[in-house]
Amino acid sequence: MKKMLYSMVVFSLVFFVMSCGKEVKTEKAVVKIPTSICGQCANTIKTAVMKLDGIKSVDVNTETKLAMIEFIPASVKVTEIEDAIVMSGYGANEKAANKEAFDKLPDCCRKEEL
Ligand SMILES: [Cu+2]
Repeated sequence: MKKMLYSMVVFSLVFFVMSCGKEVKTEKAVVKIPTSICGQCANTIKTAVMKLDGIKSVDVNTETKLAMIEFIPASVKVTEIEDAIVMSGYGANEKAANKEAFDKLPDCCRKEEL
Protein backbone atom coordinates (compact mmCIF):
# COMPACT_ATOMS: atom_id res chain seq x y z
CA MET A 1 0.00 0.00 0.00
CA LYS A 2 2.75 2.34 0.95
CA LYS A 3 4.54 1.52 -2.27
CA MET A 4 1.44 2.26 -4.30
CA LEU A 5 0.96 5.58 -2.57
CA TYR A 6 4.58 6.40 -3.23
CA SER A 7 4.29 5.64 -6.93
CA MET A 8 1.12 7.70 -7.11
CA VAL A 9 2.91 10.66 -5.58
CA VAL A 10 5.79 10.25 -8.02
CA PHE A 11 3.39 9.97 -10.91
CA SER A 12 1.46 13.10 -10.02
CA LEU A 13 4.70 14.94 -9.43
CA VAL A 14 5.98 13.97 -12.87
CA PHE A 15 2.68 14.96 -14.37
CA PHE A 16 2.79 18.27 -12.53
CA VAL A 17 6.30 19.05 -13.75
CA MET A 18 5.36 18.11 -17.28
CA SER A 19 2.23 20.20 -17.40
CA CYS A 20 3.96 23.12 -15.75
CA GLY A 21 6.97 22.88 -18.00
CA LYS A 22 7.33 25.62 -20.53
CA GLU A 23 4.68 25.07 -23.12
CA VAL A 24 6.27 24.27 -26.43
CA LYS A 25 4.87 26.46 -29.12
CA THR A 26 4.54 25.02 -32.56
CA GLU A 27 3.97 26.68 -35.89
CA LYS A 28 2.64 25.41 -39.15
CA ALA A 29 4.28 26.04 -42.49
CA VAL A 30 3.07 25.19 -45.95
CA VAL A 31 5.90 24.42 -48.33
CA LYS A 32 5.34 24.16 -52.06
CA ILE A 33 6.73 20.94 -53.50
CA PRO A 34 6.03 21.37 -57.23
CA THR A 35 8.13 18.42 -58.43
CA SER A 36 6.53 15.77 -56.21
CA ILE A 37 4.53 13.16 -58.10
CA CYS A 38 3.72 9.94 -56.30
CA GLY A 39 3.46 8.32 -52.90
CA GLN A 40 7.13 7.51 -52.95
CA CYS A 41 7.93 11.19 -53.42
CA ALA A 42 5.77 11.90 -50.39
CA ASN A 43 7.65 9.30 -48.35
CA THR A 44 11.04 10.63 -49.41
CA ILE A 45 10.11 14.18 -48.48
CA LYS A 46 8.51 13.15 -45.23
CA THR A 47 11.52 11.09 -44.18
CA ALA A 48 13.91 13.93 -45.03
CA VAL A 49 11.96 16.52 -43.04
CA MET A 50 11.36 14.23 -40.05
CA LYS A 51 15.14 13.87 -39.65
CA LEU A 52 15.34 17.48 -38.56
CA ASP A 53 15.01 18.49 -34.93
CA GLY A 54 11.82 20.17 -33.82
CA ILE A 55 9.50 18.63 -36.38
CA LYS A 56 6.10 17.66 -34.98
CA SER A 57 4.37 16.40 -38.07
CA VAL A 58 4.70 16.31 -41.83
CA ASP A 59 1.80 15.95 -44.19
CA VAL A 60 2.70 15.70 -47.84
CA ASN A 61 0.05 16.04 -50.51
CA THR A 62 1.31 15.26 -54.01
CA GLU A 63 -1.96 16.32 -55.59
CA THR A 64 -1.97 19.84 -54.26
CA LYS A 65 1.86 19.72 -54.30
CA LEU A 66 1.99 21.13 -50.81
CA ALA A 67 3.66 19.91 -47.64
CA MET A 68 2.12 20.93 -44.33
CA ILE A 69 4.70 20.90 -41.59
CA GLU A 70 4.15 21.49 -37.90
CA PHE A 71 7.36 22.46 -36.19
CA ILE A 72 8.87 24.13 -33.14
CA PRO A 73 10.19 27.50 -34.33
CA ALA A 74 12.76 27.61 -31.52
CA SER A 75 14.35 24.41 -32.86
CA VAL A 76 14.08 24.61 -36.61
CA LYS A 77 13.55 27.27 -39.28
CA VAL A 78 11.48 27.10 -42.43
CA THR A 79 14.61 27.58 -44.55
CA GLU A 80 16.12 24.47 -42.94
CA ILE A 81 12.98 22.53 -43.80
CA GLU A 82 13.20 23.78 -47.39
CA ASP A 83 16.87 22.79 -47.54
CA ALA A 84 16.09 19.28 -46.27
CA ILE A 85 13.50 18.89 -49.04
CA VAL A 86 15.93 20.29 -51.63
CA MET A 87 18.61 17.84 -50.49
CA SER A 88 16.18 14.95 -50.82
CA GLY A 89 15.80 15.78 -54.51
CA TYR A 90 12.72 17.98 -54.64
CA GLY A 91 12.04 21.62 -55.15
CA ALA A 92 10.83 23.52 -52.10
CA ASN A 93 9.07 26.85 -52.49
CA GLU A 94 11.37 28.91 -54.71
CA LYS A 95 14.36 26.61 -54.27
CA ALA A 96 15.29 24.10 -56.97
CA ALA A 97 16.00 20.48 -56.15
CA ASN A 98 19.53 19.36 -55.54
CA LYS A 99 20.65 17.87 -58.87
CA GLU A 100 22.59 14.94 -57.41
CA ALA A 101 19.78 13.94 -55.10
CA PHE A 102 17.27 14.28 -57.93
CA ASP A 103 19.33 11.94 -60.13
CA LYS A 104 19.24 9.28 -57.39
CA LEU A 105 15.45 9.27 -57.17
CA PRO A 106 13.54 6.30 -58.61
CA ASP A 107 12.55 6.68 -62.29
CA CYS A 108 8.88 7.21 -61.48
CA CYS A 109 9.80 10.23 -59.38
CA ARG A 110 11.87 11.94 -62.07
CA LYS A 111 9.26 12.83 -64.62
CA GLU A 112 10.02 16.49 -64.46
CA GLU A 113 13.43 17.33 -65.78
CA LEU A 114 15.36 19.99 -63.96
CU1 LIG B 1 7.59 9.69 -56.77
